[in-house]
Amino acid sequence: MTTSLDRSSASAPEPRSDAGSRFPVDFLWGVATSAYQIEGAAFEDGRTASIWDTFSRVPGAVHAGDNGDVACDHYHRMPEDVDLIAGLGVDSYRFSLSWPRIQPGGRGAVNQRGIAFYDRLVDRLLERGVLPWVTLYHWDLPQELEDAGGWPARDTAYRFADFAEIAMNRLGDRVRWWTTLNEPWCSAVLGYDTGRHAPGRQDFGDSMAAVHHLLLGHGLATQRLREAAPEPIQVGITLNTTHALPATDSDADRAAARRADGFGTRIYTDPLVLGSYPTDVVDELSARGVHLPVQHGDLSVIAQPLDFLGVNYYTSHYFSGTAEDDSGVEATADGVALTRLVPQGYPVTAMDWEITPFGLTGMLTRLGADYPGIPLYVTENGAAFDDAPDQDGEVEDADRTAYFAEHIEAVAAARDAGTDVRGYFAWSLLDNFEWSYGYDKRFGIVHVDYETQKRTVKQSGRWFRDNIRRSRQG
Ligand code: IFM
Repeated sequence: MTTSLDRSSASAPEPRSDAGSRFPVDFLWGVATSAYQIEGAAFEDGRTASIWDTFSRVPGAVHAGDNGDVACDHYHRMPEDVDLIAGLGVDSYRFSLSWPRIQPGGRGAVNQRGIAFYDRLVDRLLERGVLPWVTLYHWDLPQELEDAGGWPARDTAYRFADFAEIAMNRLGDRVRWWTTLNEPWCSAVLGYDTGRHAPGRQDFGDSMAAVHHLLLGHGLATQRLREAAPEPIQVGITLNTTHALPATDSDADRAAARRADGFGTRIYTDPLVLGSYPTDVVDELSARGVHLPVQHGDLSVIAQPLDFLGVNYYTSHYFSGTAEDDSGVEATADGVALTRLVPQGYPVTAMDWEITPFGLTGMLTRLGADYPGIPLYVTENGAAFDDAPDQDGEVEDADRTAYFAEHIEAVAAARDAGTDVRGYFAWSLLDNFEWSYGYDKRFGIVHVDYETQKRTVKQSGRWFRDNIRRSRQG
């Protein structure tokens, strides 16, 4: 394993920011990954198929036919990867548990060999002084649960609560930070409406049922985590809230942005925090003949007190409410009728996502204002760029470094405005399996050579480490 940490910043000038020094010493700095994106060992030690194992084998579903069979081989390289994490000087490592590794098929007995991996991971992190931050669900639903109906089926929420209890029983003596779901919008909309993610279904009504059952699963799991916890814990959820802005000041565009905000943000945050679905969203759904499958008592289960809200932020979106014209702007396929995304001409990342750091300030301050009293953590932020080691073996990803500097500055600005943001996790520790983009898009602050599995800390990783040091100096 190469860690270019020690060869340090001497070679190339690195973008500087004093952003780090604008954070208190107890601000939590971390790096994040998820199980399917890095672990590999897809069928080892009793793990069974997840929906991503199945979906990635559907011709055309994933770029170049890639899958997570090997990924970053983290399952076998975990000890060295934890050393890498510790070398970055972070406080915390946010990772997810593979449900089909721990509970094959999604129900019934625990797979001891599978859960033992997370035991070892947690122990190793603690030995190296890194706080484990567990996400229970980062999209790898056991295939057998999908075969039984997936998230549109109510039973999946109860199975998820059982899984949460298993995880708590085994890891709760050492893990204090628990996130139930990562980005339920992606699971529901990309998984069951647009079909761009596993399981690849395309039914708007099903996707809205999935929204409700994911939220119900969150509420049930939160209850079970708290009941089973042997020590005080912090439980929350991570959302990729949509930072929706109107393309112009016209009434139509403002309405489109409001609608996108309803379906991208408030349909999650309102039930989670306020205990009700937003009426404008419910009205629009019923006008389209869709009804959220809410049963008596569900909303109070969903609205469990949150110890924190995780916010994943990558870009902002500008919406237009006018019908498609000949401007070449594509209609969105996000289940929100009559809404178009309008690019603004900002520089873009390799994902074609516009770089809009001000939107992170906007999103955080808005969430802080609309849902006061809940500490916020940026649980993911980062960028894909086409980078590769140079002739000296270094990855000088100045564009990613600048992205981090600007976005960390944007978090500082939200804090200056009085928003209670307590932590920031870079996405991602490693280049990894970027879902339907396969290995084509690299988000890591550590480069992975997939042929050799060699890790090389990029310039952005060194900058991130230095930024944390600056923040510790107060
Ligand atoms: O890689 C993903 C991650 O799994 C969830 N949030 C967005 C990242 C970048 O697309």
